Amino acid sequence: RSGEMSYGARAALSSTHPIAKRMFTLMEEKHTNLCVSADVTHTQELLELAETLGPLICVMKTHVDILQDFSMDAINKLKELSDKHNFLIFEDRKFADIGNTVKHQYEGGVYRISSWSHIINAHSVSGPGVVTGLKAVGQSLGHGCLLIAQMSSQGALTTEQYTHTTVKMADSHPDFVFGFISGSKVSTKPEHVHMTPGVQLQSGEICSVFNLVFNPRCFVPRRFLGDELGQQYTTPEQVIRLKGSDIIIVGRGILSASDRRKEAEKYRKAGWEAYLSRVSL
Ligand code: 5FU
Repeated sequence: RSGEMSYGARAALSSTHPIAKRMFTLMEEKHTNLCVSADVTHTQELLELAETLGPLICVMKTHVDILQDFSMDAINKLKELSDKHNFLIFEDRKFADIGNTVKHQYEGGVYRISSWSHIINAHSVSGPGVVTGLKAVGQSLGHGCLLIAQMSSQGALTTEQYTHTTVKMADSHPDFVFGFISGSKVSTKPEHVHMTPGVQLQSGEICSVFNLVFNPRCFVPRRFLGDELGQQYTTPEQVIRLKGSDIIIVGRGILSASDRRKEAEKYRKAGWEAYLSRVSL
Protein backbone atom coordinates (compact mmCIF):
# COMPACT_ATOMS: atom_id res chain seq x y z
CA ARG A 1 0.00 0.00 0.00
CA SER A 2 1.21 3.48 -0.89
CA GLY A 3 1.33 4.72 2.70
CA GLU A 4 3.84 2.05 3.55
CA MET A 5 6.13 2.61 0.59
CA SER A 6 9.23 4.67 1.29
CA TYR A 7 9.64 8.11 -0.27
CA GLY A 8 12.62 6.66 -2.16
CA ALA A 9 10.59 3.81 -3.63
CA ARG A 10 7.90 6.26 -4.71
CA ALA A 11 10.53 8.47 -6.37
CA ALA A 12 11.61 5.48 -8.43
CA LEU A 13 8.18 4.73 -9.93
CA SER A 14 8.07 5.51 -13.63
CA SER A 15 4.69 7.24 -13.26
CA THR A 16 5.95 9.72 -10.66
CA HIS A 17 6.06 13.33 -11.91
CA PRO A 18 9.60 14.81 -12.16
CA ILE A 19 8.89 17.36 -9.41
CA ALA A 20 7.54 14.65 -7.08
CA LYS A 21 10.58 12.51 -7.94
CA ARG A 22 12.90 15.35 -6.98
CA MET A 23 10.91 16.00 -3.83
CA PHE A 24 10.80 12.38 -2.63
CA THR A 25 14.50 12.00 -3.40
CA LEU A 26 15.64 15.06 -1.49
CA MET A 27 13.32 14.17 1.41
CA GLU A 28 15.01 10.79 1.67
CA GLU A 29 18.48 12.39 1.41
CA LYS A 30 17.86 15.16 3.94
CA HIS A 31 15.62 13.10 6.25
CA THR A 32 12.88 15.69 6.22
CA ASN A 33 9.19 15.93 5.38
CA LEU A 34 8.94 19.46 6.73
CA CYS A 35 7.69 22.35 4.60
CA VAL A 36 8.06 25.69 6.29
CA SER A 37 5.36 28.25 5.54
CA ALA A 38 7.41 31.45 5.25
CA ASP A 39 4.56 33.83 6.02
CA VAL A 40 6.65 36.96 6.59
CA THR A 41 6.22 40.46 5.23
CA HIS A 42 9.79 41.45 4.35
CA THR A 43 12.20 39.87 1.89
CA GLN A 44 15.16 40.05 4.25
CA GLU A 45 13.33 37.88 6.77
CA LEU A 46 12.28 35.51 3.99
CA LEU A 47 15.90 35.09 2.90
CA GLU A 48 17.07 34.64 6.49
CA LEU A 49 14.53 31.86 6.91
CA ALA A 50 15.71 30.19 3.70
CA GLU A 51 19.33 30.38 4.84
CA THR A 52 18.82 29.13 8.41
CA LEU A 53 16.04 26.59 7.84
CA GLY A 54 17.06 25.49 4.32
CA PRO A 55 19.02 22.42 5.49
CA LEU A 56 16.04 21.21 7.56
CA ILE A 57 13.24 21.48 5.01
CA CYS A 58 12.11 19.84 1.78
CA VAL A 59 9.94 22.74 0.62
CA MET A 60 9.66 26.45 1.39
CA LYS A 61 6.12 27.71 0.93
CA THR A 62 5.65 31.40 0.17
CA HIS A 63 2.86 33.96 -0.09
CA VAL A 64 4.71 36.58 -2.13
CA ASP A 65 1.74 38.93 -2.18
CA ILE A 66 2.17 39.61 1.56
CA LEU A 67 5.73 40.91 1.07
CA GLN A 68 5.89 44.67 1.50
CA ASP A 69 9.14 44.94 -0.46
CA PHE A 70 8.80 42.24 -3.13
CA SER A 71 11.54 42.36 -5.76
CA MET A 72 12.81 39.98 -8.41
CA ASP A 73 16.25 40.52 -6.92
CA ALA A 74 15.10 38.96 -3.63
CA ILE A 75 13.44 36.14 -5.56
CA ASN A 76 16.71 35.45 -7.39
CA LYS A 77 18.46 35.19 -4.03
CA LEU A 78 15.75 32.81 -2.82
CA LYS A 79 16.33 30.67 -5.92
CA GLU A 80 20.06 30.56 -5.14
CA LEU A 81 19.32 29.45 -1.58
CA SER A 82 16.96 26.74 -2.84
CA ASP A 83 19.85 25.37 -4.94
CA LYS A 84 22.38 25.74 -2.13
CA HIS A 85 20.25 23.94 0.47
CA ASN A 86 18.35 21.68 -1.93
CA PHE A 87 14.73 22.57 -1.23
CA LEU A 88 11.83 23.34 -3.56
CA ILE A 89 9.89 26.61 -3.69
CA PHE A 90 6.10 26.48 -3.49
CA GLU A 91 4.12 29.68 -4.06
CA ASP A 92 0.81 29.10 -2.27
CA ARG A 93 -1.14 31.29 -4.73
CA LYS A 94 -4.28 29.12 -4.78
CA PHE A 95 -5.32 29.92 -8.35
CA ALA A 96 -9.08 29.70 -8.68
CA ASP A 97 -10.27 31.44 -11.86
CA ILE A 98 -10.99 30.40 -15.46
CA GLY A 99 -8.10 28.95 -17.43
CA ASN A 100 -7.29 32.07 -19.43
CA THR A 101 -7.09 34.29 -16.35
CA VAL A 102 -4.95 31.95 -14.24
CA LYS A 103 -2.55 31.61 -17.16
CA HIS A 104 -1.86 35.35 -16.98
CA GLN A 105 -1.79 35.37 -13.17
CA TYR A 106 0.77 32.56 -13.16
CA GLU A 107 3.03 33.91 -15.87
CA GLY A 108 2.79 37.68 -15.63
CA GLY A 109 1.89 40.56 -13.37
CA VAL A 110 4.30 41.83 -10.75
CA TYR A 111 5.30 38.43 -9.39
CA ARG A 112 5.95 36.35 -12.54
CA ILE A 113 5.42 33.22 -10.42
CA SER A 114 6.13 30.75 -13.23
CA SER A 115 9.68 32.10 -13.56
CA TRP A 116 10.72 30.99 -10.07
CA SER A 117 8.25 28.71 -8.26
CA HIS A 118 8.76 24.96 -8.71
CA ILE A 119 5.31 24.24 -7.30
CA ILE A 120 1.96 26.04 -7.38
CA ASN A 121 -1.52 25.08 -6.27
CA ALA A 122 -5.07 25.57 -7.43
CA HIS A 123 -8.62 25.23 -6.21
CA SER A 124 -10.66 22.80 -8.29
CA VAL A 125 -13.89 24.78 -7.82
CA SER A 126 -13.79 26.37 -11.29
CA GLY A 127 -13.42 23.01 -13.06
CA PRO A 128 -10.60 21.41 -15.07
CA GLY A 129 -9.94 24.58 -17.13
CA VAL A 130 -7.89 25.94 -14.24
CA VAL A 131 -5.44 23.05 -14.63
CA THR A 132 -5.34 23.31 -18.43
CA GLY A 133 -4.58 27.04 -18.18
CA LEU A 134 -1.80 26.63 -15.61
CA LYS A 135 -0.37 23.64 -17.44
CA ALA A 136 -0.05 25.69 -20.64
CA VAL A 137 2.47 27.86 -18.78
CA GLY A 138 4.10 25.55 -16.24
CA GLN A 139 4.53 22.18 -17.90
CA SER A 140 7.26 23.15 -20.36
CA LEU A 141 9.13 24.81 -17.48
CA GLY A 142 9.17 21.50 -15.59
CA HIS A 143 6.92 22.79 -12.81
CA GLY A 144 4.16 20.93 -11.01
CA CYS A 145 0.80 21.70 -9.44
CA LEU A 146 -1.05 20.57 -6.33
CA LEU A 147 -4.85 20.61 -6.18
CA ILE A 148 -6.54 21.74 -2.97
CA ALA A 149 -8.66 18.75 -2.03
CA GLN A 150 -9.35 19.74 1.58
CA MET A 151 -8.70 22.82 3.71
CA SER A 152 -7.61 23.01 7.32
CA SER A 153 -9.91 25.85 8.30
CA GLN A 154 -13.09 25.47 10.28
CA GLY A 155 -16.23 25.28 8.13
CA ALA A 156 -14.34 24.60 4.87
CA LEU A 157 -16.72 23.70 2.03
CA THR A 158 -14.51 20.88 0.76
CA THR A 159 -17.02 18.07 1.17
CA GLU A 160 -16.27 14.39 0.54
CA GLN A 161 -17.75 14.63 -2.95
CA TYR A 162 -15.67 17.74 -3.72
CA THR A 163 -12.51 15.99 -2.56
CA HIS A 164 -13.33 12.92 -4.64
CA THR A 165 -13.93 14.97 -7.80
CA THR A 166 -10.70 16.88 -7.15
CA VAL A 167 -8.74 13.61 -7.06
CA LYS A 168 -10.33 12.58 -10.36
CA MET A 169 -9.31 15.94 -11.85
CA ALA A 170 -5.72 15.29 -10.78
CA ASP A 171 -5.85 11.81 -12.32
CA SER A 172 -6.66 13.35 -15.72
CA HIS A 173 -3.53 15.54 -15.63
CA PRO A 174 -0.66 13.34 -14.38
CA ASP A 175 1.78 15.34 -16.51
CA PHE A 176 1.24 18.44 -14.37
CA VAL A 177 -0.70 17.69 -11.18
CA PHE A 178 1.43 15.61 -8.82
CA GLY A 179 -0.49 15.78 -5.56
CA PHE A 180 -2.78 17.51 -3.12
CA ILE A 181 -3.17 19.93 -0.29
CA SER A 182 -5.28 17.91 2.12
CA GLY A 183 -5.66 16.91 5.75
CA SER A 184 -5.16 13.25 4.98
CA LYS A 185 -4.23 10.87 2.19
CA VAL A 186 -6.96 11.34 -0.43
CA SER A 187 -5.39 9.44 -3.34
CA THR A 188 -4.33 5.81 -3.32
CA LYS A 189 -1.67 6.40 -5.98
CA PRO A 190 1.85 6.17 -4.49
CA GLU A 191 3.11 8.73 -7.02
CA HIS A 192 0.86 11.42 -5.52
CA VAL A 193 2.27 13.74 -2.83
CA HIS A 194 0.03 14.90 0.01
CA MET A 195 0.92 18.11 1.83
CA THR A 196 -0.93 19.13 4.99
CA PRO A 197 -1.20 22.58 6.60
CA GLY A 198 -2.61 23.32 10.06
CA VAL A 199 0.20 21.59 11.96
CA GLN A 200 1.63 22.37 15.39
CA LEU A 201 3.32 20.37 18.11
CA GLN A 202 1.04 20.41 21.10
CA SER A 203 3.21 19.94 24.12
CA GLY A 204 5.56 22.48 25.61
CA GLU A 205 4.50 25.23 23.27
CA ILE A 206 3.08 27.69 25.75
CA CYS A 207 5.28 30.75 26.12
CA SER A 208 7.42 30.84 29.19
CA VAL A 209 7.37 33.85 31.46
CA PHE A 210 10.81 34.73 30.06
CA ASN A 211 9.46 34.78 26.53
CA LEU A 212 6.42 36.80 27.49
CA VAL A 213 8.74 39.52 28.73
CA PHE A 214 11.59 39.38 26.23
CA ASN A 215 10.14 38.08 22.98
CA PRO A 216 7.27 40.19 21.65
CA ARG A 217 6.52 37.63 18.90
CA CYS A 218 5.68 35.23 21.66
CA PHE A 219 3.37 37.60 23.51
CA VAL A 220 0.20 35.85 22.46
CA PRO A 221 0.09 32.23 23.61
CA ARG A 222 0.21 29.96 20.59
CA ARG A 223 -3.12 28.34 21.25
CA PHE A 224 -4.88 31.63 20.57
CA LEU A 225 -2.97 32.40 17.36
CA GLY A 226 -4.90 31.13 14.41
CA ASP A 227 -7.83 29.77 16.34
CA GLU A 228 -9.73 33.03 16.34
CA LEU A 229 -9.64 33.17 12.52
CA GLY A 230 -10.65 29.57 11.96
CA GLN A 231 -7.32 27.79 11.57
CA GLN A 232 -7.33 24.29 13.11
CA TYR A 233 -4.21 22.37 14.13
CA THR A 234 -3.19 18.74 14.32
CA THR A 235 0.19 17.28 15.26
CA PRO A 236 2.95 15.96 12.93
CA GLU A 237 2.36 12.47 14.35
CA GLN A 238 -1.36 12.54 13.53
CA VAL A 239 -0.85 13.98 10.06
CA ILE A 240 1.93 11.66 8.90
CA ARG A 241 1.30 8.43 10.76
CA LEU A 242 -2.43 8.33 11.27
CA LYS A 243 -3.74 10.40 8.35
CA GLY A 244 -1.17 9.09 5.88
CA SER A 245 -0.08 12.48 4.51
CA ASP A 246 3.50 12.96 3.30
CA ILE A 247 4.56 16.48 4.20
CA ILE A 248 3.76 18.74 7.16
CA ILE A 249 3.35 22.46 6.43
CA VAL A 250 4.24 24.58 9.46
CA GLY A 251 4.02 28.35 9.72
CA ARG A 252 3.47 30.00 13.11
CA GLY A 253 4.49 26.86 14.97
CA ILE A 254 8.02 27.73 13.85
CA LEU A 255 7.79 31.45 13.10
CA SER A 256 6.59 32.47 16.55
CA ALA A 257 9.38 30.60 18.37
CA SER A 258 12.27 32.61 19.79
CA ASP A 259 14.73 30.18 18.18
CA ARG A 260 13.29 29.27 14.79
CA ARG A 261 16.03 26.86 13.79
CA LYS A 262 15.70 24.90 17.02
CA GLU A 263 11.93 24.80 16.66
CA ALA A 264 12.12 23.74 12.99
CA GLU A 265 14.45 20.92 14.01
CA LYS A 266 11.79 19.71 16.50
CA TYR A 267 9.22 19.62 13.69
CA ARG A 268 11.64 17.93 11.27
CA LYS A 269 12.38 15.25 13.82
CA ALA A 270 8.71 14.74 14.77
CA GLY A 271 7.65 14.50 11.10
CA TRP A 272 10.49 12.18 10.16
CA GLU A 273 9.98 9.85 13.12
CA ALA A 274 6.25 9.66 12.33
CA TYR A 275 7.17 8.72 8.73
CA LEU A 276 9.64 6.04 9.85
CA SER A 277 7.06 4.50 12.15
CA ARG A 278 4.54 4.49 9.29
CA VAL A 279 6.75 2.80 6.71
CA SER A 280 7.86 0.17 9.19
CA LEU A 281 4.27 -0.72 10.18
F1 5FU B 1 -4.69 25.36 1.77
C1 5FU B 1 -4.37 25.77 2.97
C2 5FU B 1 -5.15 25.36 4.09
O1 5FU B 1 -6.10 24.60 3.97
N1 5FU B 1 -4.75 25.80 5.29
C3 5FU B 1 -3.67 26.62 5.47
O2 5FU B 1 -3.38 27.00 6.60
C4 5FU B 1 -3.28 26.60 3.16
N2 5FU B 1 -2.93 27.02 4.39
C5 5FU B 1 -1.73 27.88 4.50
O3 5FU B 1 -0.77 27.22 5.34
C6 5FU B 1 -1.95 29.25 5.09
O4 5FU B 1 -2.19 30.19 4.06
C7 5FU B 1 -0.63 29.52 5.81
O5 5FU B 1 0.30 30.06 4.89
C8 5FU B 1 -0.15 28.15 6.22
C9 5FU B 1 -0.48 27.75 7.65
O6 5FU B 1 0.16 28.61 8.55
P1 5FU B 1 0.14 28.37 10.16
O7 5FU B 1 0.79 29.59 10.67
O8 5FU B 1 0.94 27.12 10.40
O9 5FU B 1 -1.30 28.25 10.59
